[in-house]
Amino acid sequence: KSEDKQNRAAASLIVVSNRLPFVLKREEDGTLTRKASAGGLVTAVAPVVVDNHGIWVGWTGLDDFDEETEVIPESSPDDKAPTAGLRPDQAIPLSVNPKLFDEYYNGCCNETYWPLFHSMPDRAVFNRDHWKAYQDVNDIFAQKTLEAVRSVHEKRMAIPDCSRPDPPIVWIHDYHLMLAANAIRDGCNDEGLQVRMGFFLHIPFPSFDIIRIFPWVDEILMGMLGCDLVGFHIGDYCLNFLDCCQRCLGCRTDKNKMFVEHCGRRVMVRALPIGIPYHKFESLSRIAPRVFPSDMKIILGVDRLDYTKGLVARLKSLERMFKKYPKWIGKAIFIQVAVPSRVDVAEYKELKETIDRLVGHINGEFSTPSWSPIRYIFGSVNQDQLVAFYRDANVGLITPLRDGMNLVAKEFVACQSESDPGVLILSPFAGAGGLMQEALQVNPYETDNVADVVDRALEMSLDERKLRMNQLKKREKRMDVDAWVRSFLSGMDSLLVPSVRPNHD
Ligand code: GDG
Repeated sequence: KSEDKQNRAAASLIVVSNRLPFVLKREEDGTLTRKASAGGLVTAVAPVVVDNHGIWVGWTGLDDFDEETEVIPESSPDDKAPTAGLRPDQAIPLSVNPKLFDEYYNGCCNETYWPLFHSMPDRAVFNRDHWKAYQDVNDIFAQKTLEAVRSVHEKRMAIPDCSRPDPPIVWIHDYHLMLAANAIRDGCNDEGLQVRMGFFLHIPFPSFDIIRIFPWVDEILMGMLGCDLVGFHIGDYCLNFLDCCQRCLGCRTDKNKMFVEHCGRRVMVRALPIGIPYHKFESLSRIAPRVFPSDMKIILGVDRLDYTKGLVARLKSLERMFKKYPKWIGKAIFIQVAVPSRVDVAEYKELKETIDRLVGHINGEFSTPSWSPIRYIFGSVNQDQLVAFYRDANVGLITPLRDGMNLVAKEFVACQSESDPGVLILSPFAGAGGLMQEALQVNPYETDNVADVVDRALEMSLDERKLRMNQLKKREKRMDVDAWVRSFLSGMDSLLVPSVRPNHD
């Protein structure tokens, strides 16, 4: 037992992501307090880091953060925040010069990778300075992560008779950090520190024809191959990655066993579809107060305001729907929550203006003295309201042009009642599209068809709604975010089995 306890204390998961799992607030007396960030990743992964005596490495969100400043954690011991219990030494904050950070984050991440990886290359900007900033910031992350690996090894050595044979796990997240792995690996090799490394990409991985447009594509692929396990949401992204490794780098790949061989190492590639904290959404939906009048049919959209989410096409489809099916005038409304996002990037400002105009145009066209077709919220709603929106909507209209997974579709499903559920309409271009097969599928580019499918959803019989939704609910309950974390970690554990261990001949 005591050996178990010691081993657990030496356990080690190091998570590396662009942002730490909390936001910092500067109080009037100059001290910094923290509040857990919203979102599935933090909800699922932070408790594992806490339980595991692990470490989280990330940027603080503050331009003027001084690494020596003390951060005061959540004060109440019974705080329900996922980061409550995360000791200050379990969060390694890093600071980056604001100009460098801007070129890395707004420049390379948001203006290059985001459009390119969503297969919209015309929107992508290729800039040498931004690429240089990306390399530099990834190196800063790598050095901080090395500090974390060192501290884990030191802790293990300080435990008498610590018999944990498994090297610590470094879990790197997302397109912000595709280059960090090799510098971490090299640093560990130099210092004789064992480590297992995994990478998870939260956005799509595009096809060879798209990714080859990026002038420094080989570096990106080699960066990801610095890990032992590379995870994507769905099989298609894995196959694209294998194909690109083979065609850009000439690596041997195996599409059955799903691995890439690179520099004498074998890198596992896995589809690990992310889930949501299903029980949390379901239980909140049971108690949230009603938000809409029950005699009105509600069609709901919830997205960050981003061009990949298909908001303009969606609005045009709704305009078509009200024109083609005037029976819904005065009887149905479309509610769109559009959360401000990347407001420093010019393209996002223009998109907001286009949407503002379109909403005004459609409302002007169809409104009556007591009803308007579109209710548009540019801002976020709190979690209780969001859950009530999901639960009370008759139709969830989720039509991204391209999306890694799309958690909104899953949250909508978790909040539906079993006795009188709504209908999910989903684009096949979201990762969730291929997995949530009982949803009504629509191609967001087919305006007329989207209009027809919305009408069909609003008219769907109770029996069909129940049949579809109850299957969807079952799957999301089983494949929730905890299951996702477990499958990633068990993938990392399978590296300990000699037959799949990366060989170094
Ligand atoms: C990336 C990938 C992938 C939205 N509005 C409000 C609010 N939200 C929350 C939702 C949901 C999250 O934001 C959005 O998640 P998505 O998955 O839809 O989209 P991205 O932000 O683009 O996420 C995506 C994901 O990573 C995970 O791997 O699925 O494909 O692009 O959780 O609930 N939350 C609150 N108020 C709002 O108004 N409280």
